[in-house]
Amino acid sequence: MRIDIISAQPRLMDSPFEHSILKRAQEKGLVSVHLHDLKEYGIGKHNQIDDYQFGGGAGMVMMVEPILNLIQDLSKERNYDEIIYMTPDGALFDQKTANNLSLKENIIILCGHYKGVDQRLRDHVITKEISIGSYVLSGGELAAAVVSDAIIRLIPGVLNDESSALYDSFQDNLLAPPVYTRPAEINGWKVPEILTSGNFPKIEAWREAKALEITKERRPDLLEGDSL
Ligand code: 6GU
Repeated sequence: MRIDIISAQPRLMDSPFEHSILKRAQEKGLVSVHLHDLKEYGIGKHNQIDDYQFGGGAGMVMMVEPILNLIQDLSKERNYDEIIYMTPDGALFDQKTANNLSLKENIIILCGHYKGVDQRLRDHVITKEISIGSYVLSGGELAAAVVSDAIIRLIPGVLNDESSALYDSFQDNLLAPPVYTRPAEINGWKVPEILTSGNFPKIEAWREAKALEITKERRPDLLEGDSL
């Protein structure tokens, strides 16, 4: 899989891709992430990428031309399955969307800034608009890193224990059950006895019951939602 991320502040995303699982996924050749500096496609001697909005009002709008030229250059090299725009007024990102996107070959992620991009890009170029939650960030960069992480870890071979992504919170509309490791007792705090019993069918049943209990308590909305 290939992810091209377009941003006016691409260095904001250096670190998330340079460590741990996302770094290893790239080293293994399972994904390549390319950060593009929109200012390199800016217009005129000041490399302008934004301008005042028609009709007046505070805040700059990202111009069509730099973004369109960059996307057209990328599209000469390969076909893109999705051109995603990160914006607080997009559709709420969830595990189902992450699962779908992890199956794509090439995607572009465009990070919004200021007042966002000229609506004509959204009407004619963007294929999907994503928000990561009901709050406003300074720009789409951190959100793009979040979405990329959620996608990349689902690509087969990225996680060491390949089955483990299947047991994540949300994969079956349930939150994950609690987990414990050694020692079996510390400060008088004991691990639930069932987990050290060796009775695996009973352990599985306990985990399912706990997952359901926790989901009912914290996220009852998940139990009513569409399944993945
Ligand atoms: Cl994708 N961008 C910005 N700027 N704020 C957000 C967001 C995205 N998702 C939630 N808040």
